[in-house]
Amino acid sequence: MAKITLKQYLDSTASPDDLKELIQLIAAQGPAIRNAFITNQKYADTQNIYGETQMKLDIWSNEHLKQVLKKSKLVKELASEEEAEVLSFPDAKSNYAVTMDPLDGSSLIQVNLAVGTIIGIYDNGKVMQPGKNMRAAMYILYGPLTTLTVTVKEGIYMFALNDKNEFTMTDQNVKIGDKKLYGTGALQKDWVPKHKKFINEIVKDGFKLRYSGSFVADVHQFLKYGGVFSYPLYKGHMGGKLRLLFEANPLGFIVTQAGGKVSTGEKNILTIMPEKVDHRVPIYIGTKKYVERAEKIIKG
Ligand code: AHM
Ligand code: MG
Repeated sequence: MAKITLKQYLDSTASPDDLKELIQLIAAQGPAIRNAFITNQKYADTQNIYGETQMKLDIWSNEHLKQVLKKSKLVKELASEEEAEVLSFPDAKSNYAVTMDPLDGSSLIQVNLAVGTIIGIYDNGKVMQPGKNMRAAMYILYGPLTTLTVTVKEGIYMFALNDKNEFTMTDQNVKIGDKKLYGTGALQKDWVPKHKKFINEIVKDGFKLRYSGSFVADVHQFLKYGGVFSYPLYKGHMGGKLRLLFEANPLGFIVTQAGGKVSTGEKNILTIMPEKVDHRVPIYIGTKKYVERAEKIIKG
């Protein structure tokens, strides 16, 4: 039987046509970004596709997605991890607002590990709002396969790019697993005592370490297998490292849709009103019972 394409899946949901269009447009940039991995590398024997001096891939992906979204007329506001200010496109015909991390985990590009594009979509034209108001969220993961995970608030669906550059469904209605895996960021010498206590506890309980340095890749693993990813607040960075708008909210929304949880250790991240574009948060994300275990220690 023919595989279900992203378009066929979206057509089976209650999503408005312009939302389906927006998701497919962003998905269609997956192959373009994937190709840029070759053309933008130092060893490439050509100039990049714009014929310009080769740009860092995260900057290139930002420029590329920015132009595509602006031209689409589907997006009123765009916030990007690579931009200091929120961008407005007043002549847009639809009222979507998009947050993007064009290439999360970009420090891993040079060592050929998985990185990804993270997207949050709101349908009321504003990016500065709590993550729970999201209308849809998605990420594209560039690993041995290029995969797409999406929610339109009707569960979590995963797709993989085939040899015809189409995304076809690999996983439907994904529910987060409960394997005892963990990954945690920041230097151990800088951890606050409560975070140290949490990690010591789960290690004693038999949790296995899995940490790559790419948030989107690590969360993808825990979403499928189960586990808990954390990037705590730490000495010198008492607000944490990861960004609310671009990293924590979209992946938090997806993990929550899959039955998992996302927390600062004290409260649900999706309820936080962003104070600035670059708002950062400590994060515990993954299997619900493991995130609650962290909360018990952090709050206690
Ligand atoms: P970046 O946007 O500067 O790449 O930072 C985000 C990344 C996440 O993808 C990852 O989880 C984390 O930073 C890794 O940080 P560290 O290098 O401190 O382990
Ligand atoms: Mg990032």
